[in-house]
Amino acid sequence: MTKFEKPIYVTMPSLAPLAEVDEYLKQIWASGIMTHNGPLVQRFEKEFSLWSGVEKTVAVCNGTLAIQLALRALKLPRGGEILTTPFTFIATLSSILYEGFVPKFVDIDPETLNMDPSNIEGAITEKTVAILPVHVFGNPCDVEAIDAIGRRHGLKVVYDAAHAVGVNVNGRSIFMYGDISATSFHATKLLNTSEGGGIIARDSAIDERLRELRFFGYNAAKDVVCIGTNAKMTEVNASIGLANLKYMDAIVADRRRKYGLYKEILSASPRLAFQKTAASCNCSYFPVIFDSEEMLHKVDAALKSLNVFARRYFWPSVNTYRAVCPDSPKCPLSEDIANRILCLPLYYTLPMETVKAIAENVKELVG
Ligand code: T4K
Repeated sequence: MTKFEKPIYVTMPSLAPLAEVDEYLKQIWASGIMTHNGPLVQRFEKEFSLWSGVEKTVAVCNGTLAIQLALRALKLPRGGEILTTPFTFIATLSSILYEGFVPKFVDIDPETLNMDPSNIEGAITEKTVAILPVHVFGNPCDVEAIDAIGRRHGLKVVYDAAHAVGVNVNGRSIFMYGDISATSFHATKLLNTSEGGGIIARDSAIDERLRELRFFGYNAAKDVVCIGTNAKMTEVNASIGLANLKYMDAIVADRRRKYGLYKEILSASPRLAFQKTAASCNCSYFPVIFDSEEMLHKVDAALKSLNVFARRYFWPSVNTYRAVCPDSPKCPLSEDIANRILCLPLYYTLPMETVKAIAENVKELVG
């Protein structure tokens, strides 16, 4: 078993060389413009859109507000039900609740780990106003099926695409599905601006409303046209994003190689299962599913003693958070997977030989 000298965490931010960020920072220092939709935010929006293959992106201060603003921009009736997945980060659920909607959980496909489209229609009631699925770990949902259900029932579809930067489906950006996609540029994400988020709307009127919502409700003429908030991205965050964006193709390719190596070493272990991913998954995380929670605890504890800090994303299943959804029924598939899943370290600066050694440790531990 390999013990590592320094701790290895589940992730580390991908960071462009400091000198490249500095070039952008110098522009801020020269102009004094630090925020309020400055030139670097506008440039980041353009370059991110170009790289992603979408027309426009609204840059915001984090992925959570990206979801909240998306829900607001659609002018959905408050108190309405939003169908969502229980297998996600708490931000998906809290955004729904914070905006005054009632979450209703649709259990997952235990193989793809995404909301199971075949469970959606049975959950729709006269109170349903939207569907909010998550592309879990960058693995695209069955967007064709979900969008078709949305159209059939007159429901808005908002994708929580926090993990889905760089994913294409049927030759186009994943962000082109649904009414709106909300992504995250948090430090732990494939593309990071330190903190940050992006919103991509299919309809240009919604894009306009999102820009008003993030800036206190002001329109371009500086008239207050709605109840907005402050969700602006700063010029410093945009600088980091612009510098990092240049490395995105290399980062995604690197993730795929490391994901492939983990899979190659671990796939023969009968006590492990893996997320069933589409070819277009961005491989941003490497989750392993153990055959029991006991085995997960055993491996997690042993890895910690070897200085490897894996993470239980997403545990527990969010429907079990009693403080925020006290009356939610059980979601057996999500709860079961959440109890048995562990994400192994995966990031750009993690050497291939370390990936190999961690995988071999895990293989030996599961037996
Ligand atoms: N929807 C979904 C499906 C999401 O997963 C998320 C966020 C959102 C919406 C909301 O997006 P944001 O509002 O966050 O933009 C992370 C992130 O805070 C969060 O962005 C992410 N998902 C969630 C799954 O995980 P933790 O609990 O992993 O953070 P932490 O501090 O334990 O970091 C993990 C490891 O990363 C550390 O061991 C070391 C490393 N790290 C972390 C940070 C923050 C660094 O090296 N540098 C850093 O600055 O939360």
